[in-house]
Amino acid sequence: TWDYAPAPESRAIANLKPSYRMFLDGQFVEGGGEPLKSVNPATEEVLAEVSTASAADVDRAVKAARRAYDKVWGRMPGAERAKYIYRIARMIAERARELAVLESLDNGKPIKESRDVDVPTASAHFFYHAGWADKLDYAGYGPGPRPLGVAGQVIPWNFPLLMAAWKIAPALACGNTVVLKPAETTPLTALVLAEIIQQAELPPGVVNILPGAGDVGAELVNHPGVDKVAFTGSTEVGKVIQRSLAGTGKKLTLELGGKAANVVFDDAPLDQAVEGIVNGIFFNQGHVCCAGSRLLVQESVADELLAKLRTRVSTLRVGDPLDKNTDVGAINSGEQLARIKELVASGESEGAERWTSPCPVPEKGYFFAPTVFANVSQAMRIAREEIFGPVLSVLTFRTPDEAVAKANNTPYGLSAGIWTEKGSRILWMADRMRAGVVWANTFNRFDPTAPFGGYQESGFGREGGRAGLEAYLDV
Ligand code: TXE
Repeated sequence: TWDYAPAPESRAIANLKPSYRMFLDGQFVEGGGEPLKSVNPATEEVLAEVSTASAADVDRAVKAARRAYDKVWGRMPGAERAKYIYRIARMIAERARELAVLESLDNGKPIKESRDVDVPTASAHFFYHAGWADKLDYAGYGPGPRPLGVAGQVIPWNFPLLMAAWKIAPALACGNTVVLKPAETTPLTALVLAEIIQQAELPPGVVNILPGAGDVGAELVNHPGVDKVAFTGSTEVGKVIQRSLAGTGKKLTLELGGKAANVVFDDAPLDQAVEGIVNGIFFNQGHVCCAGSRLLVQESVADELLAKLRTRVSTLRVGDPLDKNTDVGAINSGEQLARIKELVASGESEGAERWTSPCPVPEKGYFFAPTVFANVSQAMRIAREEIFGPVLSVLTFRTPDEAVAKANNTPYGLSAGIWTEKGSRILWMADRMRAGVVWANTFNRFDPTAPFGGYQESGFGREGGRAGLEAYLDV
């Protein structure tokens, strides 16, 4: 173990301020809620104090969004809206370095991921959706698809800026206005996005960003002035929201948890598969709803693959998120770390074989060494429950039918992976696996043109692509 301190210049690059205010009706204002402290999970130090919304603030924000919708945004020609959205896309790209460092400070993810994935993909989402704004009539919906009105959006802490982009960009492209609540542990980059939105001169009220905890989220989704709710987060809260919206007529999309199977056949290029398995579960510390958290490997190559995997995982560097050579950063919060430890303990007590990377791990901060469980059976909690951490559960299969049965033995259905040389087998498997996304010989590939979303308890609705527009339009 060792201790480290983040380079002092990182705070300057991130343009970190001691306090942040919420964004309501075009202005940064103090919220009526109890301020929250955003913590750097790698050092456990407070980064900034952030103002939070009261119920009255939520009401003001929804009313501001309604005014902006009725008077300006809902009536603006798509080509005009596109100009604003393109501007946001460019401004994110211009401030990429600042946003990447701030994201790594606030979330704990490695800088190479925030720099190469989160920030560029966030910008790409605005570029992509700007392109739709003036083409909705041509999207195959017939003439005159209409926006829904005010969208209430609640997002999690695993991709704070990117999730804000996934939510805001399609809503704006289709002519809706937005009230968004970022997660309580990661509000900072969403508030810089608010600054960008203000500087891009979007009319006041078109986008409002209100930090706060779950009570603010509940206040927002249940506000009678909200026409559409979009939620990404735990399956548990998704179900609460679905129940509370029943009978209200509000439109709802949910993007919830997952327990994806990453299926490796004996003809797969094993070294390539190892890279895909590592990316599948250790990317973003495993805080990924579509993480490949269950490895299903064909029995005849299981020992060989597991040996290769352990060798590769041993080389992953865990530690300072701001070090460009770090592969696995900090767990986002003490609560999440406790959740991971609890599930890992259950795996041990239920008899799975635990292997943990011998890599050094910092003493201070919320860190967890990459862990692989072998001899996992389907009944174990680590095979059924979302761990949302750098922990892989390995199961085996003999036949393709057994692989499909095991892959589908979950209440979730967000994503899956297949590794094989046989193209026909890819199609056969993809057809049978109940998952909204199936990757073949790759994993965790995201693109704004590809619709993303789940089946079953992973939720419903799609984000991205043409299908994603449907969540924000009445036809
Ligand atoms: O989620 P919550 P938590 C899973 C993952 C993780 C577990 C718990 O397994 O270990 O959920 O994480 C807001 N009405 N995922 O507790 O509580 C909350 O403030 C409205 C998977 O962080 O669902 C935050 O903004 N909103 C997931 C957001 O919901 C409410 C990503 C998510 O927090 C609310 C995150 C309420 N009643 C966790 N209660 C994924 N699909 O990627 C809370 N919130």
